[in-house]
Amino acid sequence: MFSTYQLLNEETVLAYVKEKLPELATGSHVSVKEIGDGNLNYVYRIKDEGTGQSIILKQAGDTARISDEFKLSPDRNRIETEALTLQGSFVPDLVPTIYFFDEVMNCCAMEDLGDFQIMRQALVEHRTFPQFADHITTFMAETLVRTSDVVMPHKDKKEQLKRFVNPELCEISEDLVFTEPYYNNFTRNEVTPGNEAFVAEHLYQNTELHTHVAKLKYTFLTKSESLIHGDLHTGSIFIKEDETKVIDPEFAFYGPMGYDIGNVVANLIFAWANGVVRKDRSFVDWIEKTLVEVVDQFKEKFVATWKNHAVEPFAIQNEAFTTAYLEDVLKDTAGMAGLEMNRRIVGLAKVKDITILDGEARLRAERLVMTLANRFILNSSAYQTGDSYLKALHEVKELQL
Ligand code: SR1
Ligand code: MG
Repeated sequence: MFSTYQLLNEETVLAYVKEKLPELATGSHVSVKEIGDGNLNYVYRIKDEGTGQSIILKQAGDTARISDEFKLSPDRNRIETEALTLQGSFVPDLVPTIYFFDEVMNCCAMEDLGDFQIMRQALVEHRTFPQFADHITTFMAETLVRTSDVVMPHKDKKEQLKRFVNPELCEISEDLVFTEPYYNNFTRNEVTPGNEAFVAEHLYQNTELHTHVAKLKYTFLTKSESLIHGDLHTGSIFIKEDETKVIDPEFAFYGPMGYDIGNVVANLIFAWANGVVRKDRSFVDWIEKTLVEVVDQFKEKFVATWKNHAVEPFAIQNEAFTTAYLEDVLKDTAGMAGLEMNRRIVGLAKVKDITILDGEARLRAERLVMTLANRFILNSSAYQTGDSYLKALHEVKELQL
């Protein structure tokens, strides 16, 4: 019945599971609920109400869920499955377990993380997670360094790179992150009324900024450094008190490490801006501490992972090369963080941390984010430590914007 591709729905999913995963649908009362809230795919929770056991089934359509305007290869589900499997071989505790993949139906079944919460929502509620920095820096150091030429035999890395060529999802980022926030060339941007002049001056007419953005875009296009997650925002992270799981690597491809790290930095800063304008001092303090830890712990773990696994002779023997390489990664990180920050303010894919705010609070949060973003983009080599980010946050918080 499911030998050719069709988009599933709540009615047909049960028949699909009975055919493909009969061991999961033996009970007399199996429920199906579509629970996806992302921009691209359909996500079903299939639960045996008798035993309480459940799985998640994720299917890719040939357009984006949020808009038919985005025509996308459903092959992204294979990329997601293979990326999660590979990441799971490095950090099994930090990703969901994959149970099954169907290349015809472009869907995969995975562990249900029902007792976790999407991190963005948790941050909007000003919840804090003391172990987050430790978990996410382990994820990034392990997955980024171990898929790079530092650790992989170069021919093996080239073979792996071929499996993760992801042109359509990359194009979404090339347009939404690297181009439209500065040119509005598809007229898809949505600028909050009240911030039009600020956006025109700081983003649309800022030719000095455009030069730096163009360089970062070409870094994204050409720097096939590591298998990156490609969309590592707080909506791609499931979290609870003492556990973190990174999900949704459908944008994965061989790109610059700094894109992933920059996304984590940027998304912490959205939560920070929310905390600042809502005047929640203890939440802001926690975000600032976490941001510092993310940068500094990443640096430590990057060096440790490099030392433990390097096979490239220069990486083993020349310590100055390790230092120079890490400096470049951190420079990319700051620039990419700035790009993610600007695009989530003016582009079509916004973030709840900001959209949930009203009136003057939202305008100010947006200006805080864009001001910091431009500093990171224009002066990216200055952000080599957690403290350098903290200093920028403290300075910008005091500005009359
Ligand atoms: C059309 S997709 C819009 C955004 O959602 C994804 O999560 C990516 O961040 C993408 O840019
Ligand atoms: Mg996603």
